Amino acid sequence: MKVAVLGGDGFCGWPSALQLASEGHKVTVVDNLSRRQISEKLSAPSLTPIRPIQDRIAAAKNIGEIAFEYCDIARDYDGFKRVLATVQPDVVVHFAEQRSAPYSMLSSSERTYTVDNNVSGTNNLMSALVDLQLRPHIVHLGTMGVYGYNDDFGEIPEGYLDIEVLQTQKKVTIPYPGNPGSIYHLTKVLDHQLMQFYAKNWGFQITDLHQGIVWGTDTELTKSDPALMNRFDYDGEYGTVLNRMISQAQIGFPLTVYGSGGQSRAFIHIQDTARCVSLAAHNPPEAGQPVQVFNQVAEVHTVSDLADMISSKTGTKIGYLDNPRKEAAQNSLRVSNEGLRSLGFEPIRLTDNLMGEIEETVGKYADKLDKDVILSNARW
Ligand code: NAD
Ligand code: USQ
Repeated sequence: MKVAVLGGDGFCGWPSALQLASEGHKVTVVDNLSRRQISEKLSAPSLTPIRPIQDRIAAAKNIGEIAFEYCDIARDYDGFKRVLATVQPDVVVHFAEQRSAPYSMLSSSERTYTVDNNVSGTNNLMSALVDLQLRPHIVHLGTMGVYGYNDDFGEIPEGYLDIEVLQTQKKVTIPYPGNPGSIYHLTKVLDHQLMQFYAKNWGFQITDLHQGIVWGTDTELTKSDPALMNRFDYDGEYGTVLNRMISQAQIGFPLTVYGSGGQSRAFIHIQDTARCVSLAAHNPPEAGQPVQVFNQVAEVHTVSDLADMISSKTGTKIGYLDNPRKEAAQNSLRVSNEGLRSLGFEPIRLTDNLMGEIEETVGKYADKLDKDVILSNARW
């Protein structure tokens, strides 16, 4: 297949692009390198010394067929359309969004940037495909946070809820109500609505992957050559909780648990992200169907469970902080991941061994860990 990977220079996109290329697909990475620029602006570069995109692409030739197109999919509609017309993709995997919740809540300019970038990028993709009369299978990276994190409706199903309407006693299936907790998460709710419309009106085949928090850094392929190394973020805005706490333990920084740590969240290892994206790419919904949703998650943990695990392993103290975010102090969360499992997904679980691998990677660059970027500047 010909696969366009939008946002393929990022943390999830790069290992997924390599995975697809290794399977024999002809991959084109499309990216505007904005993530690298934001890192510089925040003085928080990837801890791992990632190579320039040109070096990555050159090294990836040993894995498979992979090319790069520089393009801002949210702001350069004509350029993006030209790329899609040239590539003629069978599948478009869409990672190209501003993905940090705290970053999206920093101030008016980051709120506006996140909405413009994410929603326009998603709309431009489908709008250009309408103009070009192309209908590749679109695989969009969404997030578990579109559901909110509670079990008010029981186990979180995959995108849709079966309900009985009190007024009519009719049984109907509706898209699960959006309940985002940040401007970033809100953009994923808006993306989903846009995709439902394009599927209904123009017959697009779309899969939305509602992914949990990704942890880890390497996959088998990113490990195979230093030039293919994946990025690793631990700063207050872009680091995600488990990767952050593993990094903090390396330098004895008290583990930054927000509030009491009773927040339950869904997690997935980066290797599984790449595998699930490939599974999804190979399994489009029927044409004319609403958006297919898979919950791309392996397991659920509370923040305090993770902190306790790391603290008892490393002896690092836990530093409870006032929660800078507006979210439930504690919640229970049950999530179905039946869709991907039925396609063969066997989740990697968080084990001491795997945490050890990350500790080893972070340990190699421990002298580059900057205490000044650990705390988040966002409050909401
Ligand atoms: P990332 O920031 O590392 O990667 C995103 C990539 O998209 C970057 O390379 C960036 O330069 C590019 N990009 C952003 N806007 C663009 C634009 N307008 N035009 C072209 N390229 C653009 O983020 P990530 O962690 O790899 O996340 C990828 C996707 O997966 C995001 O959509 C995110 O919402 C979703 N996701 C991530 C996680 C996680 O824990 N990392 C969890 C759930 C969902
Ligand atoms: N948290 C801490 N301490 C920290 C950082 C976070 O206690 O140092 C807590 C947060 O308050 C939150 C939880 O840990 O309750 C998760 O926070 P996070 O920063 O790891 O993840 P989040 O902001 O939800 O966003 C990440 C990715 C985003 C993705 C989302 C998946 O950045 O792209 O969409 O995970 S999900 O959370 O399932 O919606």
